[in-house]
Amino acid sequence: MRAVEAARGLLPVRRVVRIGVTGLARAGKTALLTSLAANLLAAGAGFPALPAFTERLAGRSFRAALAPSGSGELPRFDHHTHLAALADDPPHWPARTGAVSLLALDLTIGWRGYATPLPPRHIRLELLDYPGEWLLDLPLLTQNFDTWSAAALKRLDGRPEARDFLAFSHGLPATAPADEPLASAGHALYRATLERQRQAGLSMLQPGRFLMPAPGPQPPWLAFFPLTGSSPLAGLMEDRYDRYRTQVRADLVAPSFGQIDRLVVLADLLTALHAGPAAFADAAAALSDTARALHWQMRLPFLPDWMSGLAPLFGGIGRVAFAASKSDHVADRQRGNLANLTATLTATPHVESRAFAIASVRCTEDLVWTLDGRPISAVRGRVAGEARAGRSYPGEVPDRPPDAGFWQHPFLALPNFEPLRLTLAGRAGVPHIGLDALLTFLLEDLL
Ligand SMILES: Nc1nc2c(ncn2[C@@H]2O[C@H](COP(=O)(O)OP(=O)(O)OP(=O)(O)O)[C@@H](O)[C@H]2O)c(=O)[nH]1
Ligand SMILES: [Mg+2]
Repeated sequence: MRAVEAARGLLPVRRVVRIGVTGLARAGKTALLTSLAANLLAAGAGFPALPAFTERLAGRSFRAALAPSGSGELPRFDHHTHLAALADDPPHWPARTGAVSLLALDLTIGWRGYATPLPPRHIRLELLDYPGEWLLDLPLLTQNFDTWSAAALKRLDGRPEARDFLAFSHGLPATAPADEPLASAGHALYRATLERQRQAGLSMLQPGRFLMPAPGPQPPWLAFFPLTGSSPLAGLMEDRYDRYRTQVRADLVAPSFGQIDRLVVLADLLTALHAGPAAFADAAAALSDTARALHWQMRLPFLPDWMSGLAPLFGGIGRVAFAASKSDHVADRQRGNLANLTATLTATPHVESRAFAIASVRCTEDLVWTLDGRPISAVRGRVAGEARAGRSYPGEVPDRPPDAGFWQHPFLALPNFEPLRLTLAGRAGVPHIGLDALLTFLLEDLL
C-alpha cells in the first residue's frame, strides 16, 4: 500500500486537496483565507512567512501560485480585494462575506536527496469559505422533529428575544389545524427570535439555513418552527422539518460542497468569554455539538441507509483543526490556555483532530504591563481610528470551561485593533500567529 502511495507521489499528476474553512459569522474565515493565501505565496517566493511549514519541507523546493478561475461552479474568493484592504494605508479589514466561495492555489513541491531530479509534485489546494451556520444543521440529521423541538424550545425558555414567539406558541390550541397562515406566522416569529439571539451574541441557532439561506427563492417547506404535541399543525411542521433535513443531506454531497478532505472550524471564543456565561455556554455547545456530529459521522465504519449520501463528504474528511481565532488579543501564555480550552470543548478521540489558538492577521505585540505593582502579560496594538498604540489586557483566559468563580470578574471587550502595516503590499506575507502550525497539521500526510 505504502509503495503504491509512494509511486503515486512520484507521478507528475496533480492531486486536489479541498479544505473547508468554517465558523459562524465574524469568526474570522475571510481573514484566514486571505492571510493563508498571502503567506503561501510569500513562502513560495522565499519569504520566511510560514516558518513551521518551511521547516517541515526540510529543504525541498516550494512554489505557490493562485490558480486560474477555470469553469468551476463555485464563486471565487476575491483574494486580491481582501488583501488590498489589509495592505491599504491605513489598513482596514476585509468586508463581510455572505455566500460560499472558493480560493484555489497551485503548490509545487520538489524532492530532496537522491530524488531531487524527479519531477516535482503538484498539489491544487482548494480553500472553501463555508458558512458555519450550515454546520449547525449537522446535529439535526440525527434528531427527529420531537427531540429537536423539545431541545430548541428549552433553549428559548426565559430568553427575552423569544417573548413574542413563545406567546404565540403557548396560545396555540392542542388541536391547532395544519393551516398555512399559522405556519407562516409562527415561522416568521421564530426566525425573528433567532435573528435577535444572534445579535445578543448567541451561537446555537438552529436551523442554520434560517439565518444563512441558500441562494435562490425560498421554498415553501422552509416555513416551520419547533412545536411539540400531536396537533395537525405539528404534523405539518414535522413534514417540513424532514424535508429540510433531506435538503441538508443533498447539499452535503452536492459537487459544490462535497469532497471536503479537511476541515478548519473557527470559533471566536474570546468574544464569547466577554459576552458572559449564557453566551459562552451557547458558543461552547455549538462548538461541541459540531465536533460531536463530525466525530460521530467520521467514526462510523459504514453508514445506515438513510445516511449513505453522507459518505462522500464525511468518509472523506481526514483531518479537522479546531481553532480559536483572534488570539492576538491576548499574550502568549494566555494563548496556551485558549488552545487548551478549545481542545476541551472539541475532544474527538477517534478522529485526526487538533486544537489551535491562532490569529490570521496579527494586530498586536506582547508586552509586560505593570498594573498595581504586579506584572501582567498584555498586548499592545493600534485601535482603529486612534492615533497612538494602546495596551490591552481583557483578563485571564481559562484553560477549561469556566466555573462560577471566573464570571465574578468581567472579561473585557476586545478592542477593534487595526491590522499591522504590510510590507511590499502583502507580497512578503501577512503577520499571523500559528497559521504555519495549522497548515502543517492539515497537510502533514502530504508533506
Ligand atoms: N485582532 C484580530 N482580529 C481579527 C482577526 N481575524 C478577524 N478579526 C476581526 O474579526 C472580524 C471578522 O473577520 P472575518 O474574517 O471577516 O470573519 P468572517 O468569518 O469571514 O465573517 P463573515 O464574512 O461575516 O461570516 C474582522 O473584521 C476583524 O475585526 C485576527 O486574526 N486578529
Ligand atoms: Mg467572511
